[in-house]
Amino acid sequence: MPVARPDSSGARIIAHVDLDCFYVQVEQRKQPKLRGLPTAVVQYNEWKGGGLIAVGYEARNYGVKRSMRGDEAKEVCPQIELVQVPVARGKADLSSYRNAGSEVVSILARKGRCERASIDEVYLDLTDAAEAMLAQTPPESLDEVDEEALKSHILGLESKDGNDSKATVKEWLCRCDADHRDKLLACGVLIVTELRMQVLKETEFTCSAGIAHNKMLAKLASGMNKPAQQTTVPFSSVKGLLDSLPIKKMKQLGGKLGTSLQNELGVTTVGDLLKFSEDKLQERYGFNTGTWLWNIARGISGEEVQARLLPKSHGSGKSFPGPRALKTVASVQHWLNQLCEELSERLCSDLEQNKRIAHTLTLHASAFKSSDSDSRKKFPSKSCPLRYGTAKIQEDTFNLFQAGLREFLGSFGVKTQGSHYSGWRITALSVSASKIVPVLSGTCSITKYFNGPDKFGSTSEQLPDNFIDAAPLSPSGSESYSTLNSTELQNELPGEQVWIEHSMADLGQLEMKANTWNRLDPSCSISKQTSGRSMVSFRN
Ligand code: DCP
Repeated sequence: MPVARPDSSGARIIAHVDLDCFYVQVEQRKQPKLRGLPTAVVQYNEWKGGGLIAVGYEARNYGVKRSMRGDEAKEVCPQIELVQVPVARGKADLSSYRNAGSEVVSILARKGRCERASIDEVYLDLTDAAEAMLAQTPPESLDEVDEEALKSHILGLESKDGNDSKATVKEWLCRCDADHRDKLLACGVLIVTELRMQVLKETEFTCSAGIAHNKMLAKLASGMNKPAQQTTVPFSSVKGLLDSLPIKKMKQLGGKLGTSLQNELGVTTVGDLLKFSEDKLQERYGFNTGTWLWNIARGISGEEVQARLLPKSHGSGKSFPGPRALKTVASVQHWLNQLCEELSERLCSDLEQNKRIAHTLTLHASAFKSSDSDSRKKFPSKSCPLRYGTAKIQEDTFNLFQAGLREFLGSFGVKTQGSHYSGWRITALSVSASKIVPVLSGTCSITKYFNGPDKFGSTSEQLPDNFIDAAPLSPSGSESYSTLNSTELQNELPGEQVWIEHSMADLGQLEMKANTWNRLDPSCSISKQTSGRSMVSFRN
């Protein structure tokens, strides 16, 4: 449900940066011979050449689209290079993409508050950097403006007679008589240009950006001119932009709310919303949504850029469509074990790099009863306290699955234990870890945390009492990129050993923690090493 937030009083400078054809760029960096060639990345599923998940711009010129399968893409572009997404444990392994996205985030975060919005998208609040530039080296004081900045698109700016667009952009950027908002925006244009050039230099990736006074407008602008370009929305151009923007293109209006606005109020563009009073919109859609709609019609959005470089949760999932649906407990357990292994690795990495622990383990699944495949009954998502160590996560996840399956079958009146009844099919499995918090410095709280999960023991008989119904499955069902995944920081280390860098002063505390861990989980130990490093290892 959209929530209206008041716009902040001063002008803000917000950028939305989006990497171009991201997975393709990552694969082209791995294999430079693919650069400049029509290229696409295909899913791990070879049916009809695999589904395309990323299409390079050269391939787009031939009419290749993401909705196609590899075979169709070859029909429209016979020379297309199809690269399969990397695979690990029998499923897509996205870690190289997460890592690549993190390289970019670490560069962008140098200039302002940074929110990683997806695997390849970042919001930046550049207000302070723009204010500082305006105070110290305002664009009007510059003799030369970077060529790349002059390629910027300024919405609503038209070339004057005889002036080429670069000259027009330069004039706009360097106006002495511009108001404060536009001057700040001009600084934003220069800062984002510099950041994009730095990203290219350090990572070889191109990205596109939108620069505006709020997140909503920055996001709309970043997709307007791709690849490797940037678009700015001056305040004076907001009305023109929204007047012609189809309602369904607006974030949060692509679904039912947008359809309702179209069908019930006859709204086709965001600008059409201006015809309705705030009271009328509130009466029809409720107080919050009504105000939010009234605001977006005017380009108003107070949503803050959250300082968030790390994920709120980690997840690993896989779908089993059509004939691949799982129908035995053994096959479910096999796949759950694979997913848990990946999750456990990511949790270790998060603990190692970011000193964070997750508290809640959740299992989501999609299922149907074989004699009732049209049923809309959902497999209930289940959660329990998370215990560290791959084997424990695997055991708890399997118990969550069994509890969910019993409940799912019970909803059809099937009373038998899931393992003795074969009339079910599983079409997707996903396991996630959430409620991630920093390890508190007080050993007491660490002890409490590591004691907590063991209180309910590890037997399957006791576990179900601790289950709680979990929040619904994220749209992607397996990998949610609303936040950064910590795999980006993972080092290549032998086995499952994880190194924790810390000062000598921390060692005593870590040893205490190790003792606690050892007591509770023999698969996990920390030992003091030389040169101020401790090693945490999780053995299965
Ligand atoms: N992705 C995916 N499945 C989808 C959509 C996207 O796996 N259905 C992956 C592949 C993309 C990456 O996410 O490279 C980023 O998605 P974008 O929608 O940002 O698209 P691209 O970056 O590929 O292209 P563009 O330049 O249009 O942003």
